[in-house]
Amino acid sequence: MTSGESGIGSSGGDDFEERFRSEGDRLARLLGRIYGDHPALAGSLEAALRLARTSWEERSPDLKELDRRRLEHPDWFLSNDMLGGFCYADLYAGGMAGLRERIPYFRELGLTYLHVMPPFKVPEGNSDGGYAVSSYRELNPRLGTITDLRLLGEALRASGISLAVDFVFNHTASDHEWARRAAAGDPVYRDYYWMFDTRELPDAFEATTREIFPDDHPGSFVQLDDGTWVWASFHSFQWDLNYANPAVFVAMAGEMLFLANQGVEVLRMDAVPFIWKQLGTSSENLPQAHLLLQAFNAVCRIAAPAMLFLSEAIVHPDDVVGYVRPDECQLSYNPLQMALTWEALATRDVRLLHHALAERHRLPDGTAWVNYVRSHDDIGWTFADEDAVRLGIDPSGHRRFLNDYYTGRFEGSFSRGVAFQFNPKTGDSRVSGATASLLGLESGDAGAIDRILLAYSLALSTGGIPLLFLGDEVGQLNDYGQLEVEGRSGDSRWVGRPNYPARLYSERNDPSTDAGKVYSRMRRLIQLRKENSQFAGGELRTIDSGNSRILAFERPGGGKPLLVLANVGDYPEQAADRAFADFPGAWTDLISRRSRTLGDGVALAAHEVLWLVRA
Ligand code: OTU
Repeated sequence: MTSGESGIGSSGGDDFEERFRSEGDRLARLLGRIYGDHPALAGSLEAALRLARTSWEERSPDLKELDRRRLEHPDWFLSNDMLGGFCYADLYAGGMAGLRERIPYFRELGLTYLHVMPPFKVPEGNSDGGYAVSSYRELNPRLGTITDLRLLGEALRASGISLAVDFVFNHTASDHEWARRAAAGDPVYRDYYWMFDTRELPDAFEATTREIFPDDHPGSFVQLDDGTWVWASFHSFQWDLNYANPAVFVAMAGEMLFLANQGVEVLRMDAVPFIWKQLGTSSENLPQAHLLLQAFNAVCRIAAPAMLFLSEAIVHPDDVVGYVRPDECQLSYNPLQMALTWEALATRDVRLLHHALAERHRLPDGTAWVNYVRSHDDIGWTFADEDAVRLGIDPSGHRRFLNDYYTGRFEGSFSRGVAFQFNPKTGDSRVSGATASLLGLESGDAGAIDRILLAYSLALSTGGIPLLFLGDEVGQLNDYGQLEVEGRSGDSRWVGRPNYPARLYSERNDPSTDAGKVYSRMRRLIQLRKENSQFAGGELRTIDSGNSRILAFERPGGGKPLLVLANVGDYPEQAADRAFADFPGAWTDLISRRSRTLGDGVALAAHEVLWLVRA
C-alpha cells in the first residue's frame, strides 16, 4: 500500500484510499456500462463516491476493526464452524430487545450468523412480512428502534454471531416517501419508479413478463386511483424501483451504507433477478442486474468491506449461479439443492439431487452456497427442465406430482403443506409449510423425525453455510392461526411462519418428546460439522451408490475424506457391491459412532444418514 498515506483528505483508514481508488475505478467502469451516455452519469458517480467517503468517515472504530479482520481473512465464511439461523423478530422474540435475550440460546445452538427478517418500517396491515419497506432507516416501532438494531448487531458480534438483514432493493412500499411524492406527481420521484399514464408500455412489457403473485394482481402493473400504471412485480403495494435512473442507484447505495454502518454483516439482496427491466425480455436476470449488483458491491468494498452480499434468486439454476462471484454476491441461497432435497424425499429417488450435486454444485473460489431446508417463503420447483428430461422425467408432470405430494393430495402422502399462488393460466403452483409438517410430523408418519434430520443433514454437509429456520430444530409445525391475523389471510406462506414454540423449546432436552428427539439429533449434527474440517469450503465429489435411493458423496478434506451416505427410502437399502471400491477399509460413522466396512456394499436403515471418516 503506497497511495493511502498520500491521499488528500485521508479518511483515517489504513487502506481506505487504496480501496477508494481501485474500487472507485471499478464503480466508474460499471456505471459507464450501465448508463452509457446518460446525462446524469458523471454526477451520479461523484455522488456515490462522496457517499462512500462520508459513510466510511462515520463508520465506528469497532466496525472498521471488523473490516480489517475480514480483509485479512476473506474466506472466513467458508469455515465449517459457520451456522446460520433466521427468524422474525416479533414472532420469535417479541422484537429486537427480545432477540438480544435469546443470544444465550443462539450460542447453545452454535449459530454464527443470524438473519432477522425485515424489521423496517412498513405500511399498516399487509406488508408482505416486512418486504414492503416504508423507510430503510427506521424500524417497525413494534419491534424497536434503529438503535436497537445496532445494539443487537453489537451484542451478536460480541458472541461471534454476524447480523444479517435484508436489502429489499427491488421495490419500496407504496407509502415510502419517494413513492408518496411520485404519486403526488413530483417528476423527480416519478422517475424513481416505472409509472405510465397509458397502457401502451405496460402492455408491451407484460407481453413477456411472468406473474409472480397472481393471487394479488394479474400482470406486472397495478393502476392507481388517478389512472397511473405503476410496476409492481409482487404485491400492489410494492412498487419496483427504476434503476434505469442513476439517481435511484445513488439513493439506494446511501440506504445500503446506512445499514452497513448499523453493523449489518450479511446483506440479503432480495429479489435480485428483477432489478433491471427491458422491453421485449422477461425483465429478469438481465446483464444490467449483474452490473448493478457489482456496482453496489464496489461501493460496499470501499466503505464497508466486511459486509457480504447474499443473493436471493429463486430461478433457473443457470441464472442462480450467475450472481455468485466474489465481486458480485459472495453468497447465494441454494434453491436447487433445497427443492431437490424435497423432491428426493417425496420420490424416494436421489437421481435428480445426485445430478445437481455432480453438475451444479461448484461455485467460484471465495464464494459459498447458503444451504437451507426451507425458507420463510414457498417451495418452488426450480430444477432445470433439461436435467429432468435427461433422466426421463417429464418436468411439468413432475412439478404437478410434487405439488400434489406436499399438499397431501397425493394418495399416501405424509405431507401437510398448503398450496401457494396457483396460477390457472400456467398451471404453476408452489407449496407453503413448516418443515416438520411437510415431512410428516403433523400427519403422524413414523418416518417424520428421521426425514427432518435427513433433510438438515444434507444442508449441513454439502458445503456452504447451513441455514436453519429457527424452530425447525425443535420440530415446530404449521401454524394455521397465522392466517387469521389481519393482512395475512390471502398468503399461505404464513402457515410456515409460526410463533415462538415455547413449549417445544422447553422440551428440547427431554428425549421422550418429539422436540427433544429432533433437537438432540440436530445438535449432534451441528457439533460434528463444527468438529470436522472436511465440512469446510464447498468441494464435493458425488459417488454413484448404484441404488437410486442412496445418495452418496465425498467431501475430500485435503486427503482425509469424509463420506456422506443417505437413504431417502422408507426401507433398508443396500449400496452396490463395487460402489465404494475407491474407499476400501474400515470407517467410522460419526453420527452413530459405529464402525463400517465399505468392502461389499453397505447397508443403510430407512432414512439413515452416515457421515464416515477413516477409522
Ligand atoms: C422474496 O421472494 C422474499 O423472500 C419474499 O418473502 C417477498 O415476498 C418477495 O421477495 C418480495 O419482496 O417470489 O415467492 O427469484 O422468487 O424474490 C417468493 C426471486 C418470491 C423471487 C423472490 C421472492
